[in-house]
Amino acid sequence: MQRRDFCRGLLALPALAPSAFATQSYAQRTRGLPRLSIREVRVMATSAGSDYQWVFLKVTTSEPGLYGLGSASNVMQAFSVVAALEKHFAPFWVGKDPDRIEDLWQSTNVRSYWRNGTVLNNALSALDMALWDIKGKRAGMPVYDLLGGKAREAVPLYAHADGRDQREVEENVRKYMEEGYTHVRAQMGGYGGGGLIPQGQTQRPAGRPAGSGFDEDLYLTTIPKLFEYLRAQLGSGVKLLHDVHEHLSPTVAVELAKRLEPYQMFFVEDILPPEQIAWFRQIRRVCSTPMAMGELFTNPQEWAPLISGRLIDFIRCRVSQVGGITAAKKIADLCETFGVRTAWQEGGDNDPVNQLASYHVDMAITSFGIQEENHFPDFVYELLPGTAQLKGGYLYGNDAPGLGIDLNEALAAKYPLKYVPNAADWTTVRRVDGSVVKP
Ligand code: GCO
Ligand code: MG
Repeated sequence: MQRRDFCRGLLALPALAPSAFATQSYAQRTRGLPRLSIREVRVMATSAGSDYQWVFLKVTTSEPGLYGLGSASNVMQAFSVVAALEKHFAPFWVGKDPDRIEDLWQSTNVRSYWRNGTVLNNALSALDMALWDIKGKRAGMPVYDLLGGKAREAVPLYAHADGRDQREVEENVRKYMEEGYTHVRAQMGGYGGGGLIPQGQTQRPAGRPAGSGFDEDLYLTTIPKLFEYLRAQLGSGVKLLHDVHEHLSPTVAVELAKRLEPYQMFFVEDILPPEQIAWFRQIRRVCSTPMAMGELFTNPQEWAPLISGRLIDFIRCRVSQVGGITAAKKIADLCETFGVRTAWQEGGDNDPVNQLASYHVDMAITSFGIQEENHFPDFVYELLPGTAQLKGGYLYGNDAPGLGIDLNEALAAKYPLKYVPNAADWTTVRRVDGSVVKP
């Protein structure tokens, strides 16, 4: 065909009929309702009939029946989060346009002036999740669709196996493998376990508080032996992980990473505390053990240099500690550029709303690596209908619009938040001489 004929052919095409989707006005799309505004912001805190310290935020809008749910749970400072939400943030948010997620996120963040703190980030995260929930409900789409659509069918999880000795750890890893888990984190006696010397087995200075003493050199010997044993028993198929939970001083952390290299770790978690992240460069120099970091991160200046410097392999922040879905998606996109993967944190104290917020991000991103497993008793499925399901090592949300979860408020009211006096005691680990270890 001559070029001229081709052009003539084009001109003969009928003009494209404008589709209703492209031409409907805002008023038509919203059935004549005026622009939305936030009507009420309510905090609902509950123990969920257990020792949970869950704080939820319900954001209701000017459209009857349209609301969103967010998680602000912080097991260590639950009552501070409640006060911050009720006294400082709710009055600022009421009357605002819930469609403007980014603007509300930024204006809330700077409104605190001092930022990147845990309580502020919990509040920001709860608002952010609730606004994405609202947007999804209005669009009739699950949040992952608003983020770009499904990039996988479900979310692979890693499980957490513990045991008093090598044999028991092995048994518990096997149990998870039988359930279908391909990734299992192995600990021996809790965080720091393997390095804890029981009371009475060492000479202690007078006045040292009671309890076991952490010895990092002991840990440095015990943990590589545990993984040598597990590899010998389980073969190379299962993907093994370990959480150091920051207990080590930097030079010992570097040495541990090196000693674990032969055991083909999927990753080692939080080998350094946030204050010592510059030492990741040292770890990179001596070995290829993959590093996962970020459970305690709250500030972009903590994760950005590690990701852009390719100094870690997995970022594992808690979504409700960094600013919710908006923040997590930005972190995930940064990771994609630098070849780092995600592994959002989901400790046992976490709640189903935060779990689903993580799930929706996971479903839509390319930089996804793995997500930590967290499971709930049956009662929680009654309390929070729509809570994600775990099956064969995968997390399944539902395709309902928004986050796909609701809170049974009447039931939650029966189980208000309670003060658990010793809830944070486990974080204070001491060396034999009585000094405090980073938890
Ligand atoms: C993990 C974590 C948790 C945290 C806990 C803090 O699962 O990786 O380290 O167990 O310690 O969530 O509240
Ligand atoms: Mg951890």
